[in-house]
Amino acid sequence: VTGRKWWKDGVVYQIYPASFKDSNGDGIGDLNGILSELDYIKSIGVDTIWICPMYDSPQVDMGYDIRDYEKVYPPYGTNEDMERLIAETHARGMRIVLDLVVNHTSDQHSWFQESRSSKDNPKRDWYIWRPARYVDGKRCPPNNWLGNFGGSVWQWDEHTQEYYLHLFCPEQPDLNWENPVTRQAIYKSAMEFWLERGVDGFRVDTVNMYSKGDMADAPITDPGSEWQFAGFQYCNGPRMGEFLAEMNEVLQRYDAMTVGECPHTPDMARVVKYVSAKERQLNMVFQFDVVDIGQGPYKFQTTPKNYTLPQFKRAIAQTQSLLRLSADAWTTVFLENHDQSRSITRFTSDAPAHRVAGGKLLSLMMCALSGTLFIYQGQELGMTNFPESWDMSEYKDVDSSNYYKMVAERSGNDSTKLAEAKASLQHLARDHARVPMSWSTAKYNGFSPPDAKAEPWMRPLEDAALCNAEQQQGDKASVLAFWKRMLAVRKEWNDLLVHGEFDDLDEQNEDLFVFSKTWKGRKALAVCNFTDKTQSLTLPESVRNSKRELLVSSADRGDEAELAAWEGRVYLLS
Ligand code: TEU
Ligand code: CA
Repeated sequence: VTGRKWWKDGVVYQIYPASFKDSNGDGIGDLNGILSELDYIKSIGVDTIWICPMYDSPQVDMGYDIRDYEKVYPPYGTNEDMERLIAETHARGMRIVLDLVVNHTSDQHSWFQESRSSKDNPKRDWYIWRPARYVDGKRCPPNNWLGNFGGSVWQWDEHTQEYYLHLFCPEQPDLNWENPVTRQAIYKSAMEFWLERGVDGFRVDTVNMYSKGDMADAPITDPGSEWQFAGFQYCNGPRMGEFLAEMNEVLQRYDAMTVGECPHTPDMARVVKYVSAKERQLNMVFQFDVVDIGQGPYKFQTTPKNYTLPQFKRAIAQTQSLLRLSADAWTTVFLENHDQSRSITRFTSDAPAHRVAGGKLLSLMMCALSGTLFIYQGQELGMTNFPESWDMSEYKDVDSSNYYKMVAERSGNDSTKLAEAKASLQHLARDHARVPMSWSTAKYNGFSPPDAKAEPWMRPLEDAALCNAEQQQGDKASVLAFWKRMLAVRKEWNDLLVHGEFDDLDEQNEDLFVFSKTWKGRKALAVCNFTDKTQSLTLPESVRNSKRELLVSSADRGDEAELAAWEGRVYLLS
């Protein structure tokens, strides 16, 4: 088919620079580490790499607090290293996408330093400053909004006697998108600087938070707290379409692709607007319906697997429905990223007997879904969460430590509540995606050179013998080998699997996910056993009598009447 955009058929591999590969032994991953593994990445069968923030930053939120958009964080390398990485990626026929973090900067960015210096500084209005409100003579923030990492979204500034807004850490002040001068500075520094150096597009961080609406108090949903969930107010504000259309003019000059991160957006009509081509806003978005499943009001939830398979299937069906809701819309497929714990642990089973089967099942399911496919480093190996036995000091993420602190404060250090909090972090914390990649069974799992001067910044997993890139490259039965095979199947049946229309054929089934994909009269059928038991292959009536040809079984079986535990299959129907 002509005229299809490259990013629709592409498979994207996400890299977390701090944890991918450390080339110089300081315990921190770096750009030259990525460079040294480009051939490995290419061998998986992906077309594009997305690199999480590699910009200069004080690292309060792992680089999502940017001090200088135009400079690489020195421990990761230099701008020259980055230019070499772009060139070498292109030389291998792959594309490279960066993270665009322009809802906020670091408080160390020169723009904010100027903004906070005085009320009449020309950049005062580049951030969001408000006077205090007084309740019974007591100084209070302008509203009751709860921040994404806990606490108020407002930080008092002694020097100028006003509050500034920060939807994330206090060290991440929100930029004021209402100011057109600020917007132009953002486009120039954060976007054009790197587009000029050849990057092919952006993953756009918290893209739906630029327009904040009227900032009214949020309804009280947590009576025990001063601060209330306000995601539905600060996301998808009234000027979003206008801002994105303006930003899109810059992107179009470079034919750059975008995938926008859209938390707190259950309204499909809103999502359609973001990704419908004629609106010229974004190419595609990450919806949160699947990865938010089973989470509590503070995201972390004590009971693992706190959802049913029908709920999981409905969430997937919702993201797949975009292609139906609008002919010019596009969708994404992902289960992991640097903000999510590992998908095998969350959605299948990380028990040693089931880990490999679970990883293959999820690979098969994802490769049979429509939209642009995103894989996160280590997912192709079937890496899992780190174990319960690790103590709290191994959690490095501000999101995790703030949550644990909040539970400690609210419960008066109650040991049962703290144990529950730790159990929920073991299940859901972002830290699980951020441990060093397991390359081999060498020291530090091959992440750092054996003579490294420093320990890796996060503790490496201890079961590298069971799960590492070197060993899986030589093992036909590995999760990695299966990913390669599935990506090849996806390419071969591209129309059907990447563009086909999705139908859940058995929505209420608690054990099996059975869906079909249809493209111009052709049909594929996927059957996924989401239990650790054998299940009989009972197909819904609509496809029971079709002639079926087995394309692939994740358990390497034939068309048998029973599915093995965590087995998935794809058939062609006629
Ligand atoms: O995440 C934004 C976001 O809304 C969540 O996924 C966030 O991780 C969650 O609320 C925390 O519980 C993006 C980045 O992906 C994330 O790493 C950054 O921390 C965040 O923006 C701030 O830039
Ligand atoms: Ca390093």
